[in-house]
Amino acid sequence: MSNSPRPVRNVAAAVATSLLAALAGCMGDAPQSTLHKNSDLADMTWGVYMLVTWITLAVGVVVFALLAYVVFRFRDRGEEGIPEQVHGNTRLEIAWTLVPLALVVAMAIPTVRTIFAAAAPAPEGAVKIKAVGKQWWWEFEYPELGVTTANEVHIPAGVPVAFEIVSADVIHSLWLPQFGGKRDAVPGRTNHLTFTARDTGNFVGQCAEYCGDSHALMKLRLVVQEEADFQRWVQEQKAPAQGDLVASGKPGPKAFLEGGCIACHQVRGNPIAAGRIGPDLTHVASRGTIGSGILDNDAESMRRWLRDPEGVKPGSLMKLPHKLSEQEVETLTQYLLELK
Ligand code: HEC
Ligand SMILES: [Cu+2]
Repeated sequence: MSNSPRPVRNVAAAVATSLLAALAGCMGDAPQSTLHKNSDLADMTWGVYMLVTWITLAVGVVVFALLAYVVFRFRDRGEEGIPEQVHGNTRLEIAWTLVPLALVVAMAIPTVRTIFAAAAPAPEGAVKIKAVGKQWWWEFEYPELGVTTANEVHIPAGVPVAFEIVSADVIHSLWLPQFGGKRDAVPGRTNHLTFTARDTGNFVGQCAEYCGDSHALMKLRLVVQEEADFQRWVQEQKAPAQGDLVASGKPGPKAFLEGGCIACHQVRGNPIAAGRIGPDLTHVASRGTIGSGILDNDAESMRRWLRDPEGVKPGSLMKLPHKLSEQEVETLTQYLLELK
């Protein structure tokens, strides 16, 4: 190889790199791959994807075969003068207009049908979820179930869910790769996304529209549950936070008040903690992650987050009125982890 001329080596390197990149796409452990489809909508999208892939592959094979034929058949054989010139061929021209037209129509029909199906109004019995994109986290509200949560959206398997997607500030995009396409969250507009999930499990998502400093850290979790488990989750989320939070005089709620947390966070059951700027913390300990999917929800992450939100998440809009003392961090961590 080392003796090969330079262009050959360059081509070999390019081919090897592309092959590696292509193979990496086939890896099993790719939680954000759209190829691991898990909803009716993802199946429809897959159908369109495969149709387009096969048609374009066939077109590519035919075009390159013709090209190879022409290059070989009409190569320079050292003859004198210019070759015979040909002009115009009505049959050929009609064919190469009609065939591509037919192919484009064949791809357009299922594509348009899928686009409309994805944005269809909520079917009867669907679970309605309002998804609000905020810098840099997601709020999920279930208006008919009386539940508000953040960054971790639970849905039942086998039941249609209808997302209403809005934004509180700039343009975001809700993307659950294994369930359906990206859907923008545009200020002043409501977009819809409807699908029925198949298998239960934990899935990841990501904001897919650049929205500022911590865009890349604006992740989310989707938990698909059996219907009964989902109903149990709804009951738990609906309940107010545990304990008597106002009159208790306990150090946790007191630190939550004195730390200024109540200005931005809601803890239902504690009437003075009614802020709506940050995530609802009524059941924060029941969620798998904090900081919109970037830290596991445990004591160590909670301490890290409270010590320096902007250190964890650049630009974070959790602006604390004062830097918390280690004592406050500890008290608040214990308190927050009790909010199951
Ligand atoms: C100025 C408003 C504001 C104040 C004050 C504030 N927060 Fe926050 N908080 C936020 C915002 C906004 C987020 C979301 C940050 C993100 O993920 O980008 C957040 C996120 C959190 C989270 C992670 C929640 C989750 O589910 O991801 C916790 C826990 C939290 N705050 C606790 C507190 C505590 C405790 C205090 C008081 C010491 C406090 N916050 C004060 C705005 C605030
Ligand atoms: Cu975003």
